Amino acid sequence: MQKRLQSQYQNLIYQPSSISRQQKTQILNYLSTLHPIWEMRYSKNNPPPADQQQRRLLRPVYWLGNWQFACLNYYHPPKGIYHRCVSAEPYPEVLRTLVDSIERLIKEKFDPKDIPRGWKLNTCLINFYGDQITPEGRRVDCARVGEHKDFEPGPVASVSFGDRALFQFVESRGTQSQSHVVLQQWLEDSSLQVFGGEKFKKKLFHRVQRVEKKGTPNFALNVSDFETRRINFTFRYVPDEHILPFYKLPTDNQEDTLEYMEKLALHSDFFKKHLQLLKF
Ligand SMILES: O=C(O)CCC(=O)C(=O)O
Repeated sequence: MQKRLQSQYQNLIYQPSSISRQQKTQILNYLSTLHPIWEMRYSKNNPPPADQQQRRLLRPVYWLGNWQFACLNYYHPPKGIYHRCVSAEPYPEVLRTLVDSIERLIKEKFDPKDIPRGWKLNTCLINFYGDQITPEGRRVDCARVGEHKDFEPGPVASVSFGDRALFQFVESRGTQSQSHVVLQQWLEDSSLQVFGGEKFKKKLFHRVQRVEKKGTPNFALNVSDFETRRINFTFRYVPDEHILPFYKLPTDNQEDTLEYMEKLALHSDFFKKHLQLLKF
């Protein structure tokens, strides 16, 4: 039997019912104003390596603070720090307040040596988990994330809504099925998880193995051909100097991400304005 994550682990926090009903309502209302997009993993100027194929991500996403387009390869220090993080919309007030309190909690509970200088949770990835609905009306459950590390420096905080997800820290052994599960935790509706430090952030990989189909979350979201049963926010840190407005990206990177910027601009004044800056 796997051990359950406990708060006695250093640099690991799990708090069920961490988000109040009022905060949850405000956050879900805000979410209903967003138009998440589906991204492709690769692009014209960043084609798949020989052993990979072009593919769509398993789920729609939305980023706040800065957008790490998949085809720009995500933020990955020490080498992959430039031209990967594109300025994006700021947090709405309800998330700003929540993030301020999470930052305080982390500074209180975490070992200071695991909090980099200047660290703040200025980046948020919103993941939508659920069933894809095919043109023939078939449901395809794609509510999972393969093992990976988050390379942004310092602690990462994760807030979940909807059906619970089986989150695992694993030691990678080549293929996903061979990996050894070190710790696992069901991430429940309105929970907060934070992890950082040598073991949980740097050494171990993490993954979402599956999302239960228990509740009827009935989220009002602008995601077509998809039924969302879980939403997860992961808050991370990217140094400000590595975040660029779209118009300052190299032209190859602009070319690869223009169609996403145009899609986002359809529903966002922020992205509209940032596209217009290109013309000046
Ligand atoms: O959905 C989750 O709980 C984790 C998401 C995750 O691993 C990620 O966004 O990097």
